[in-house]
Amino acid sequence: MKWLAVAAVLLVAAVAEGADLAHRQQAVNRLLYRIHSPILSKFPELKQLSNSFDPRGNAGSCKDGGNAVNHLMDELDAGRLLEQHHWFSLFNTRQREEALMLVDVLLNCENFETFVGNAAFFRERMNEGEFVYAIYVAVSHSDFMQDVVLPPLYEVTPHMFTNSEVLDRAYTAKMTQTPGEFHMDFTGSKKNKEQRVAYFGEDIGMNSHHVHWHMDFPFWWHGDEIDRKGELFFWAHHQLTVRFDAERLSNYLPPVDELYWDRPIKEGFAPHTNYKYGGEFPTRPDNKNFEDVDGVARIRDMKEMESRIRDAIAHGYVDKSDGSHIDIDNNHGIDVLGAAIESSTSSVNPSYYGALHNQAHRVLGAQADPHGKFNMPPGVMEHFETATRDPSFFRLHKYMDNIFKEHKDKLPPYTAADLKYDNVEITGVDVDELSTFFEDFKFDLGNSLDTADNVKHVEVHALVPRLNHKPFGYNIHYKADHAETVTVRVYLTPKYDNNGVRLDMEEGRWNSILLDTFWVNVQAGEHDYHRDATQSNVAIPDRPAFQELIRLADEAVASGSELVLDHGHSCGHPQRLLLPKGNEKGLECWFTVFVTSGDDAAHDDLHSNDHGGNHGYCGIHGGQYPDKRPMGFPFDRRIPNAAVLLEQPNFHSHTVRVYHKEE
Ligand SMILES: [Cu+2]
Repeated sequence: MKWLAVAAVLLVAAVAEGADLAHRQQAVNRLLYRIHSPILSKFPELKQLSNSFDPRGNAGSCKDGGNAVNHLMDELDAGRLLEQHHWFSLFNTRQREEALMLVDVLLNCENFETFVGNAAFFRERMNEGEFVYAIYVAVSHSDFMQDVVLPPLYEVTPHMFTNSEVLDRAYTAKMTQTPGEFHMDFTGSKKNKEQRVAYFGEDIGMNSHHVHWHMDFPFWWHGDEIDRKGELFFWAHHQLTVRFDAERLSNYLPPVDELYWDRPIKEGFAPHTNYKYGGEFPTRPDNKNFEDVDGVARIRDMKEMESRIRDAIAHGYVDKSDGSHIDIDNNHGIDVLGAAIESSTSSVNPSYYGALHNQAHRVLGAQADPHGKFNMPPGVMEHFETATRDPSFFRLHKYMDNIFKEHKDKLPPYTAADLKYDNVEITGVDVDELSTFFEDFKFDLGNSLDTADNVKHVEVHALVPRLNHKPFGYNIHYKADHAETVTVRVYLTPKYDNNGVRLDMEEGRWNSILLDTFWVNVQAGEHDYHRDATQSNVAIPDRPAFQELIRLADEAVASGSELVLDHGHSCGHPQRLLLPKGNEKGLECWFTVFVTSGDDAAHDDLHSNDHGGNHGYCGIHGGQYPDKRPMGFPFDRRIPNAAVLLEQPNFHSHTVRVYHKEE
């Protein structure tokens, strides 16, 4: 009797302990490990849990009383769920519904034990793609999983991030039990000019930023309202297109032209990528004319959505479904338009404004087989992981960006009073040498291979070239009247176009790259403030490798020590790509520092708390976007008279050059 009581106490302790970070991290690692194979018997507890956990029986531990879990179980019991070993696309309505059923189950779990029980159970019974998506979204949004670090997606589902040539060699390595590292080339050949910037569209860090952005701000989101989600949709994608154009500039390419529904899609794309299950990603030849896509949209529907949105911009208001109007000729308008164009569940009238962005992704993705004659799986445009590989991604986003600009450029320019901040004069800014280079990066392909308990493990890695920059920082010299918290925004703006024509501020402002936004306490008198590129609030460092996360969590669990991980956020532009690639002569850019009052801060701790250091493009989880001013301020409005900005002592801009050095 006494023994039993002791055992019970121990069990309770273990369960309570189960909530510590080491255990939660370990569980997430193991759930995602070798995702295309059943849970390996080297994880006996998890395997056991996947067999013994009773989702319906644990409905009492669900916040919704078990509605979500009973719904998913009904679908499972009726055999309606998508099979395993099948491709998954979030844009496929039924597949998304299934993935979201699991998200719903996981986000309704009252505690970690129920979360992991359900996860283990459904891992073995649901489609792997749906499962991975659900785990990533649920961990990103679940209160008790916030400190868990999600393994890099390129190591969980390598097929979505690397070429079929590399994976073929990995399969051979496994079959012959010969470890290997395989060099990944970017898609295409030198005959294709777009090849020069493929390093950007195919950068695995940028791809994972893009996926995570869409996981943090899902278009289907039904939970608590996310602050300025529509505006962030505009801003994050605007910055991607602007950055891509800057990369093109240093590679002697013109900026991306927008997409036109009634003209051929100029660039084709051969992805050289395979689904793990489902065959090859379809290839699209050059100069393909748009065709209606069966079951998705007709091209004239797309034009209709565009014209309704352009009408709203011209009118200065959008029509709600009840017939009333919302004025958009104000700071909030971009948020309304962003939601309508994507469209997200925040759209004020989806049946009228449609879903221009989401439908366009599907229409573009299906152009190789628009009528399903060849039973091709979805194209690269139909996955956030792979979309930016296709040059048409940037054409599409330039097209939408131009619609957003049409709205922004209709608003009145900022006045001197809007821009003024008397307290601080910037007397100079010293910027370290800016220089980029390519390096090789190694990542693990182990998860791409099938495995079983009796098959020996073989180390297989991909080696991928990627852009990086030399560490740099800058010194801001300032004179302040009195001590105060101030808002600082730092931009980099290319100075010339690809023909060498110098752009004035009005012509160039929309090409501005946000390098950082931060808050500091200035002191009265003359001082310097040093800022390092690594502190940037738009960029995040490399994610810890999957193997490293496994090692850290396993060691912490085994030794009973506390697991400390400080890589909270997966959304964020890669730190390596903070600067666009330079060139031999040095890509000339304006380096702009703009200081305004600390009143622009939406939180009062921003000078001491960077809230994860990724808020520039990704906001603050569960909170307000930190900068109250419109995203892109002060370059988001027309500047008919540059002097209005240049005369402000709190505005400073000077020329810098970004060099590129090959080893
Ligand atoms: Cu996107």
